[in-house]
Amino acid sequence: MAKPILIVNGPNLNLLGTREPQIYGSQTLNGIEASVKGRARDAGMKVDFRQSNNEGQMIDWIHGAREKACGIIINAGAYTHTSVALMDALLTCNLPVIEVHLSNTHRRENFRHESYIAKASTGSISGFGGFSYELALDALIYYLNENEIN
Ligand code: CA2
Repeated sequence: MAKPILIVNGPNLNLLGTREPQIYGSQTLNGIEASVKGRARDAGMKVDFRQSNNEGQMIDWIHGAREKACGIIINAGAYTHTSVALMDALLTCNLPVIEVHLSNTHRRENFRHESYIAKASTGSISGFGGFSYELALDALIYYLNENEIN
């Protein structure tokens, strides 16, 4: 079997489902994890799904993925718009990276329009709530197959 796909979730995403459902949907992060793992299983893939409120922890997981994962899906939360360090970590890992967001960040405040993660990503998906993660998984699996990466 191929190496697992690492899914990294950033700050405050552990609180998903508790407020602002009009922006982020009503699914919890555990619910998203269950759906994405089910979809991965159907495709014969494994997912390593993680969340941290700590930028350094996220960087360590990305470094670890160089050996342990076949690709990365990342919702860096608010670090998306601020973190050169996460961008650098993703650029060094030499893996396909899909940026994912629950909300369509381009329809929101100006400060959410900049993404350092996008500068290190193969592609991005945003605006479909928890379903964005399933779309991101499909996109990554498509990319891995097209490029014969495993
Ligand atoms: O739309 C996304 O996925 C975001 O990455 C979510 C971040 C936001 O800062 C980005 O601009 C876009 C916010 C995550 C916090 O999520 C919560 C959701 C519900 C309740 C509390 C926090």
